[in-house]
Amino acid sequence: MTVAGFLRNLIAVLVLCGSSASERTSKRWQNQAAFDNRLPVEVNTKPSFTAKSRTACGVECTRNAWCLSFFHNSVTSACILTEKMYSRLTSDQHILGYRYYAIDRGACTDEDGYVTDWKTATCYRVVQEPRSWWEARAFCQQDGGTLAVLDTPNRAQFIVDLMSSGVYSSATRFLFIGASRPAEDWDVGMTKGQLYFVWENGQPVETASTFWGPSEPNGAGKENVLSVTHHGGWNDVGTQHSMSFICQRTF
Ligand SMILES: [Ca+2]
Repeated sequence: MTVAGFLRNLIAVLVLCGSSASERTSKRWQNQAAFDNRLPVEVNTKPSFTAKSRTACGVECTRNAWCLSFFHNSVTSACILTEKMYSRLTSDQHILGYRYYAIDRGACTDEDGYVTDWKTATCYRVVQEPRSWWEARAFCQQDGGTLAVLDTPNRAQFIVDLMSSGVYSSATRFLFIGASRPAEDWDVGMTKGQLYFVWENGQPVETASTFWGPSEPNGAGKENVLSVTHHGGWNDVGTQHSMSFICQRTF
C-alpha cells in the first residue's frame, strides 16, 4: 500500500469512528435544559471525575449499566454519573457550567401509559381492559410490541415489583402475559410433568423458574396460556377467560 493509500484508509477509519460515536451519543442522551447551571444537592455529594467533554462523560455513563444520567461541567470538566433520572428542580444549587443529560427514553413515553425498565431496556403497559388472550395479543401487536415476555429473571422481577407497587391494585386478579403452549399440544390432554410453555419470542418458559406461583403450573391440558397474579407470580390459565394484560415494547 502506498503512503497516500494508507493515509486515505486511516482517514476513512477515523471518519467512521467519529460518526458512529456521535450518532451513539446523540441518540442516547438528551439534554435537560431546565438544569442548566444547576446541580441537585444530593448529586453534589457523589464522586466526580474529570472528563474533557460531555461526550467523554457520556461514554463513561454508557459503560456503566446502572448509569441513567450524568452532569458535566464545561468550565471545570467535572463529570458526575447518577443512577437516577432527575425531573424536578428541588434542593438544587447554582453552579456555573453544569449541563444535565438523561438517557433517551427511546420508543416509550409516559404518555402512552408505559413504564420503563431501564435495566432491560423494555417498557411495559398494564392494560386494564379485560380481553381474551388472543385479543390481548393482537392489541399489543397493534401497539407496536407484544404481550410481556418475561424470559429473564430481571424482566420477571420487574413485573413482580411493578405489580407489588400498588399502582395497579384495581387491576383484575390475573393479567395475561406473552406465553402459551405450542398449539399442536393443546388438545393432547397432557399430564403434569409434560407441561411446557413458549414465550412470544420463541424461547421456552423455564419449568423450574422460581417465578411460578405456588403449585403452578397446574392446568395440564386445559390451561394453555400464561398470566401473572397481582403479586407478579406466573399462573397458567384457560383461554375461555377475559382479563387485563401487560404489553411490552423494547427499545
Ligand atoms: Ca393454573
